[in-house]
Amino acid sequence: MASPQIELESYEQLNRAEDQHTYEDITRDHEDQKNNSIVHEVNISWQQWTKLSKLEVVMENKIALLMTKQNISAAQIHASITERAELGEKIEHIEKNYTYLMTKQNTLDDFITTIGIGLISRDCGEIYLKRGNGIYTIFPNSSSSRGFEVYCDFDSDNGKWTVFQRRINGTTDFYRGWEEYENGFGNLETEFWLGNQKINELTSKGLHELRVEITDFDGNTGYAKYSTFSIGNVSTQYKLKVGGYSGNIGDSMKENNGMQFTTKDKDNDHWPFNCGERYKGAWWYRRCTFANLNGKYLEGGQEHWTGNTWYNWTSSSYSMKSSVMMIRKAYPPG
Ligand SMILES: [Ca+2]
Repeated sequence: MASPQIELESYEQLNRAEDQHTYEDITRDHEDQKNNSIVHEVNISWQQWTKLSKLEVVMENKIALLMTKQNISAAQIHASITERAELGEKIEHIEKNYTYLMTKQNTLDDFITTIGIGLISRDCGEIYLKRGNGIYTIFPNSSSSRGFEVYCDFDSDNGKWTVFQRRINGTTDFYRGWEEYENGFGNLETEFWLGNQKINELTSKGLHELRVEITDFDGNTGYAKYSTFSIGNVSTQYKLKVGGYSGNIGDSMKENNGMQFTTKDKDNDHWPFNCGERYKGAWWYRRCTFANLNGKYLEGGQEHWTGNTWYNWTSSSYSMKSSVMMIRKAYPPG
Protein backbone atom coordinates (compact mmCIF):
# COMPACT_ATOMS: atom_id res chain seq x y z
CA MET A 1 0.00 0.00 0.00
CA ALA A 2 1.45 3.33 -1.08
CA SER A 3 2.02 5.85 1.69
CA PRO A 4 -0.24 8.94 1.60
CA GLN A 5 2.93 11.10 1.40
CA ILE A 6 4.10 9.52 -1.90
CA GLU A 7 0.59 9.87 -3.37
CA LEU A 8 0.62 13.56 -2.42
CA GLU A 9 4.02 14.07 -4.11
CA SER A 10 2.79 12.39 -7.34
CA TYR A 11 -0.31 14.54 -7.37
CA GLU A 12 1.76 17.73 -6.91
CA GLN A 13 4.17 16.65 -9.70
CA LEU A 14 1.21 16.06 -12.00
CA ASN A 15 -0.21 19.48 -11.21
CA ARG A 16 3.14 21.07 -11.91
CA ALA A 17 3.37 19.26 -15.25
CA GLU A 18 -0.14 20.41 -16.21
CA ASP A 19 0.79 23.96 -15.30
CA GLN A 20 3.57 23.71 -17.89
CA HIS A 21 1.04 22.87 -20.74
CA THR A 22 0.71 25.60 -23.28
CA TYR A 23 -2.55 26.56 -24.94
CA GLU A 24 -1.29 24.92 -28.15
CA ASP A 25 -0.62 21.74 -26.30
CA ILE A 26 -4.10 21.75 -24.91
CA THR A 27 -5.66 22.40 -28.28
CA ARG A 28 -3.58 19.64 -29.94
CA ASP A 29 -4.43 17.20 -27.17
CA HIS A 30 -8.08 17.98 -27.61
CA GLU A 31 -7.93 17.36 -31.37
CA ASP A 32 -6.07 14.13 -30.81
CA GLN A 33 -8.62 12.96 -28.28
CA LYS A 34 -11.43 13.76 -30.74
CA ASN A 35 -9.81 11.76 -33.54
CA ASN A 36 -8.92 8.90 -31.28
CA SER A 37 -12.49 8.68 -30.01
CA ILE A 38 -13.85 8.43 -33.57
CA VAL A 39 -11.35 5.73 -34.42
CA HIS A 40 -12.18 3.98 -31.20
CA GLU A 41 -15.95 4.02 -31.92
CA VAL A 42 -15.46 2.68 -35.43
CA ASN A 43 -13.08 0.02 -34.18
CA ILE A 44 -15.67 -1.25 -31.58
CA SER A 45 -18.45 -1.38 -34.14
CA TRP A 46 -16.53 -3.38 -36.64
CA GLN A 47 -14.91 -5.81 -34.21
CA GLN A 48 -17.83 -6.35 -31.93
CA TRP A 49 -20.88 -5.83 -34.07
CA THR A 50 -20.99 -9.39 -35.48
CA LYS A 51 -20.30 -10.81 -32.09
CA LEU A 52 -22.96 -8.60 -30.57
CA SER A 53 -25.46 -9.61 -33.22
CA LYS A 54 -24.72 -13.26 -32.63
CA LEU A 55 -24.90 -12.71 -28.89
CA GLU A 56 -28.20 -10.98 -29.37
CA VAL A 57 -29.56 -13.96 -31.31
CA VAL A 58 -28.23 -16.30 -28.63
CA MET A 59 -29.83 -14.17 -25.95
CA GLU A 60 -33.10 -14.06 -27.86
CA ASN A 61 -33.00 -17.84 -28.24
CA LYS A 62 -32.25 -18.23 -24.57
CA ILE A 63 -35.10 -15.89 -23.69
CA ALA A 64 -37.37 -17.86 -26.02
CA LEU A 65 -36.20 -21.09 -24.39
CA LEU A 66 -36.77 -19.62 -20.93
CA MET A 67 -40.23 -18.48 -22.01
CA THR A 68 -40.97 -21.97 -23.30
CA LYS A 69 -39.69 -23.44 -20.08
CA GLN A 70 -41.76 -20.98 -18.13
CA ASN A 71 -44.79 -21.95 -20.17
CA ILE A 72 -44.04 -25.62 -19.58
CA SER A 73 -43.66 -24.94 -15.87
CA ALA A 74 -46.91 -23.03 -15.85
CA ALA A 75 -48.59 -25.87 -17.73
CA GLN A 76 -47.09 -28.33 -15.29
CA ILE A 77 -48.28 -26.27 -12.34
CA HIS A 78 -51.70 -26.08 -13.92
CA ALA A 79 -51.65 -29.86 -14.51
CA SER A 80 -50.53 -30.41 -10.91
CA ILE A 81 -53.33 -28.22 -9.65
CA THR A 82 -55.81 -30.11 -11.83
CA GLU A 83 -54.37 -33.43 -10.70
CA ARG A 84 -54.51 -32.34 -7.10
CA ALA A 85 -58.11 -31.29 -7.53
CA GLU A 86 -58.91 -34.63 -9.19
CA LEU A 87 -57.05 -36.45 -6.43
CA GLY A 88 -59.02 -34.46 -3.87
CA GLU A 89 -62.25 -35.52 -5.55
CA LYS A 90 -61.06 -39.12 -5.60
CA ILE A 91 -60.14 -38.97 -1.90
CA GLU A 92 -63.54 -37.47 -1.15
CA HIS A 93 -65.19 -40.24 -3.18
CA ILE A 94 -63.16 -42.91 -1.36
CA GLU A 95 -64.04 -41.34 1.99
CA LYS A 96 -67.73 -41.38 1.05
CA ASN A 97 -67.44 -45.03 -0.03
CA TYR A 98 -65.61 -45.84 3.21
CA THR A 99 -68.34 -44.20 5.30
CA TYR A 100 -70.97 -46.09 3.29
CA LEU A 101 -69.10 -49.40 3.72
CA MET A 102 -68.71 -48.77 7.46
CA THR A 103 -72.46 -48.21 7.72
CA LYS A 104 -73.01 -51.44 5.77
CA GLN A 105 -70.54 -53.28 8.00
CA ASN A 106 -72.33 -52.05 11.13
CA THR A 107 -75.62 -53.24 9.68
CA LEU A 108 -73.99 -56.57 8.80
CA ASP A 109 -72.47 -56.85 12.30
CA ASP A 110 -75.89 -56.22 13.84
CA PHE A 111 -77.37 -58.83 11.48
CA ILE A 112 -74.64 -61.38 12.33
CA THR A 113 -75.14 -60.69 16.05
CA THR A 114 -78.88 -61.24 15.66
CA ILE A 115 -78.33 -64.41 13.63
CA GLY A 116 -75.61 -65.50 16.08
CA ILE A 117 -77.99 -65.14 19.01
CA GLY A 118 -80.58 -66.97 16.90
CA LEU A 119 -78.10 -69.79 16.27
CA ILE A 120 -77.54 -70.37 19.98
CA SER A 121 -80.09 -73.05 20.72
CA ARG A 122 -81.48 -73.25 24.23
CA ASP A 123 -83.05 -76.63 23.52
CA CYS A 124 -83.87 -78.98 20.65
CA GLY A 125 -86.79 -76.76 19.67
CA GLU A 126 -84.33 -74.04 18.65
CA ILE A 127 -81.97 -76.11 16.48
CA TYR A 128 -81.80 -74.31 13.10
CA LEU A 129 -79.33 -76.48 11.22
CA LYS A 130 -80.95 -79.87 11.64
CA ARG A 131 -79.02 -82.97 10.63
CA GLY A 132 -81.79 -85.33 11.64
CA ASN A 133 -82.29 -86.96 15.03
CA GLY A 134 -79.06 -87.00 17.00
CA ILE A 135 -76.70 -85.19 19.31
CA TYR A 136 -76.61 -81.39 19.39
CA THR A 137 -75.00 -78.85 21.70
CA ILE A 138 -77.47 -76.56 23.42
CA PHE A 139 -77.13 -73.56 25.75
CA PRO A 140 -80.22 -73.58 28.02
CA ASN A 141 -78.96 -70.62 30.01
CA SER A 142 -78.37 -67.89 27.42
CA SER A 143 -76.53 -65.69 29.94
CA SER A 144 -73.94 -68.41 30.52
CA SER A 145 -71.47 -69.82 28.02
CA ARG A 146 -71.91 -73.31 29.47
CA GLY A 147 -73.48 -75.55 26.87
CA PHE A 148 -73.89 -79.30 26.81
CA GLU A 149 -74.83 -82.08 24.44
CA VAL A 150 -78.29 -83.56 24.24
CA TYR A 151 -80.11 -85.97 21.97
CA CYS A 152 -82.79 -84.29 19.84
CA ASP A 153 -85.86 -86.06 18.46
CA PHE A 154 -87.40 -84.22 15.50
CA ASP A 155 -89.81 -87.02 14.50
CA SER A 156 -92.06 -88.02 17.41
CA ASP A 157 -95.24 -85.95 17.80
CA ASN A 158 -94.01 -83.00 15.62
CA GLY A 159 -90.49 -83.20 17.03
CA LYS A 160 -88.46 -80.53 18.88
CA TRP A 161 -88.00 -82.94 21.79
CA THR A 162 -84.96 -82.86 24.07
CA VAL A 163 -84.49 -86.43 25.29
CA PHE A 164 -83.37 -86.91 28.90
CA GLN A 165 -83.85 -90.64 29.40
CA ARG A 166 -83.59 -93.69 27.15
CA ARG A 167 -83.56 -97.45 27.70
CA ILE A 168 -83.34 -99.79 24.72
CA ASN A 169 -81.31 -102.91 25.51
CA GLY A 170 -80.05 -102.95 29.08
CA THR A 171 -76.40 -102.28 28.25
CA THR A 172 -76.25 -99.39 30.74
CA ASP A 173 -76.63 -99.95 34.47
CA PHE A 174 -79.27 -97.57 35.91
CA TYR A 175 -78.92 -98.64 39.53
CA ARG A 176 -76.68 -95.74 40.53
CA GLY A 177 -76.24 -93.19 43.30
CA TRP A 178 -77.25 -89.57 43.84
CA GLU A 179 -74.21 -87.94 42.29
CA GLU A 180 -74.41 -89.91 39.07
CA TYR A 181 -78.11 -89.13 38.71
CA GLU A 182 -77.28 -85.51 39.41
CA ASN A 183 -74.56 -85.30 36.71
CA GLY A 184 -75.92 -87.84 34.26
CA PHE A 185 -74.48 -91.05 32.83
CA GLY A 186 -74.57 -93.40 29.87
CA ASN A 187 -74.32 -92.81 26.11
CA LEU A 188 -76.57 -90.24 24.38
CA GLU A 189 -76.81 -92.44 21.27
CA THR A 190 -78.03 -95.47 23.22
CA GLU A 191 -78.95 -95.58 26.91
CA PHE A 192 -78.55 -92.62 29.30
CA TRP A 193 -79.87 -90.32 32.01
CA LEU A 194 -79.09 -86.71 31.06
CA GLY A 195 -78.69 -85.61 34.68
CA ASN A 196 -80.92 -83.86 37.21
CA GLN A 197 -78.90 -80.62 37.08
CA LYS A 198 -79.37 -80.36 33.32
CA ILE A 199 -83.06 -81.34 33.46
CA ASN A 200 -83.52 -78.62 36.07
CA GLU A 201 -81.69 -76.11 33.86
CA LEU A 202 -83.82 -77.08 30.86
CA THR A 203 -87.13 -76.78 32.70
CA SER A 204 -86.45 -73.86 35.04
CA LYS A 205 -87.51 -71.22 32.51
CA GLY A 206 -90.87 -71.28 30.74
CA LEU A 207 -93.42 -74.07 30.55
CA HIS A 208 -92.45 -77.54 29.41
CA GLU A 209 -94.30 -80.67 28.45
CA LEU A 210 -93.16 -84.22 28.97
CA ARG A 211 -93.57 -87.15 26.61
CA VAL A 212 -92.99 -90.75 27.71
CA GLU A 213 -92.84 -93.49 25.07
CA ILE A 214 -92.64 -97.14 26.03
CA THR A 215 -92.47 -100.39 24.08
CA ASP A 216 -93.08 -103.93 25.26
CA PHE A 217 -91.31 -107.05 24.03
CA ASP A 218 -94.22 -107.82 21.64
CA GLY A 219 -93.67 -104.58 19.73
CA ASN A 220 -96.59 -102.66 21.24
CA THR A 221 -95.92 -99.01 21.83
CA GLY A 222 -97.71 -96.36 23.79
CA TYR A 223 -97.21 -92.88 25.11
CA ALA A 224 -98.06 -90.58 27.96
CA LYS A 225 -97.96 -86.84 27.56
CA TYR A 226 -97.95 -84.29 30.38
CA SER A 227 -98.69 -80.66 29.65
CA THR A 228 -96.70 -79.60 32.72
CA PHE A 229 -93.27 -80.84 33.65
CA SER A 230 -90.33 -79.41 35.58
CA ILE A 231 -87.92 -80.35 38.30
CA GLY A 232 -86.50 -78.02 40.94
CA ASN A 233 -82.82 -77.45 41.65
CA VAL A 234 -80.66 -79.35 44.10
CA SER A 235 -81.96 -77.32 47.07
CA THR A 236 -85.41 -78.86 46.43
CA GLN A 237 -83.85 -82.34 45.97
CA TYR A 238 -84.90 -82.06 42.29
CA LYS A 239 -88.57 -81.97 43.24
CA LEU A 240 -90.94 -83.05 40.47
CA LYS A 241 -93.85 -81.05 39.11
CA VAL A 242 -95.90 -83.05 36.61
CA GLY A 243 -99.52 -82.88 35.46
CA GLY A 244 -101.97 -82.55 32.59
CA TYR A 245 -101.87 -86.16 31.42
CA SER A 246 -103.01 -87.34 27.99
CA GLY A 247 -102.04 -90.50 26.08
CA ASN A 248 -102.82 -94.22 25.77
CA ILE A 249 -100.84 -95.90 28.55
CA GLY A 250 -102.48 -94.33 31.61
CA ASP A 251 -101.19 -91.81 34.11
CA SER A 252 -98.60 -93.69 36.14
CA MET A 253 -96.80 -90.57 37.34
CA LYS A 254 -99.70 -88.98 39.23
CA GLU A 255 -98.34 -90.28 42.55
CA ASN A 256 -94.88 -88.88 41.80
CA ASN A 257 -96.04 -85.28 41.43
CA GLY A 258 -94.54 -83.04 44.13
CA MET A 259 -91.99 -85.66 45.22
CA GLN A 260 -88.25 -85.24 45.69
CA PHE A 261 -85.75 -87.45 43.92
CA THR A 262 -84.58 -90.58 45.71
CA THR A 263 -81.59 -92.77 44.95
CA LYS A 264 -80.26 -95.85 46.71
CA ASP A 265 -77.92 -93.57 48.70
CA LYS A 266 -80.33 -90.68 49.31
CA ASP A 267 -83.78 -91.37 50.73
CA ASN A 268 -86.18 -88.49 50.06
CA ASP A 269 -89.35 -90.62 49.79
CA HIS A 270 -92.32 -90.96 52.17
CA TRP A 271 -91.84 -94.65 52.81
CA PRO A 272 -90.16 -95.81 56.08
CA PHE A 273 -87.42 -97.49 54.05
CA ASN A 274 -85.62 -96.46 50.86
CA CYS A 275 -87.80 -96.92 47.75
CA GLY A 276 -84.69 -96.66 45.56
CA GLU A 277 -83.21 -99.70 47.19
CA ARG A 278 -86.56 -101.52 47.19
CA TYR A 279 -87.28 -100.80 43.50
CA LYS A 280 -83.64 -101.01 42.35
CA GLY A 281 -83.86 -97.64 40.68
CA ALA A 282 -83.93 -93.88 41.21
CA TRP A 283 -87.14 -91.85 40.89
CA TRP A 284 -89.49 -89.36 42.47
CA TYR A 285 -90.78 -92.10 44.78
CA ARG A 286 -93.58 -91.38 47.28
CA ARG A 287 -94.54 -94.48 49.20
CA CYS A 288 -92.87 -95.93 46.17
CA THR A 289 -94.43 -95.80 42.67
CA PHE A 290 -96.54 -96.88 39.69
CA ALA A 291 -93.80 -95.94 37.24
CA ASN A 292 -90.20 -97.11 37.61
CA LEU A 293 -88.52 -96.31 34.30
CA ASN A 294 -85.04 -96.24 35.90
CA GLY A 295 -85.50 -99.71 37.38
CA LYS A 296 -83.70 -102.88 36.36
CA TYR A 297 -83.67 -103.90 32.72
CA LEU A 298 -85.35 -107.27 32.64
CA GLU A 299 -85.32 -109.30 29.42
CA GLY A 300 -88.33 -110.89 27.71
CA GLY A 301 -91.31 -109.24 29.41
CA GLN A 302 -90.67 -110.30 32.97
CA GLU A 303 -92.92 -108.96 35.69
CA HIS A 304 -91.22 -107.57 38.79
CA TRP A 305 -91.56 -104.33 40.80
CA THR A 306 -87.79 -103.75 40.39
CA GLY A 307 -88.18 -103.66 36.59
CA ASN A 308 -88.71 -100.87 34.08
CA THR A 309 -92.42 -100.59 34.78
CA TRP A 310 -95.47 -98.49 33.86
CA TYR A 311 -98.20 -100.03 35.93
CA ASN A 312 -101.25 -98.28 34.40
CA TRP A 313 -100.62 -99.70 30.91
CA THR A 314 -100.37 -103.38 31.87
CA SER A 315 -101.93 -103.40 35.33
CA SER A 316 -98.83 -105.27 36.30
CA SER A 317 -95.10 -104.86 36.92
CA TYR A 318 -94.27 -105.79 33.34
CA SER A 319 -90.73 -104.63 32.53
CA MET A 320 -90.58 -102.69 29.28
CA LYS A 321 -88.30 -103.34 26.32
CA SER A 322 -87.70 -99.66 25.85
CA SER A 323 -88.53 -96.29 27.29
CA VAL A 324 -87.87 -92.69 26.30
CA MET A 325 -88.54 -89.54 28.33
CA MET A 326 -88.30 -86.17 26.59
CA ILE A 327 -89.32 -82.56 27.01
CA ARG A 328 -90.10 -79.54 24.90
CA LYS A 329 -91.26 -76.01 25.48
CA ALA A 330 -95.03 -75.78 25.91
CA TYR A 331 -96.81 -72.67 24.69
CA PRO A 332 -99.97 -71.65 26.50
CA PRO A 333 -103.03 -71.96 24.20
CA GLY A 334 -104.16 -68.76 22.45
CA1 LIG B 1 -87.92 -93.42 52.93
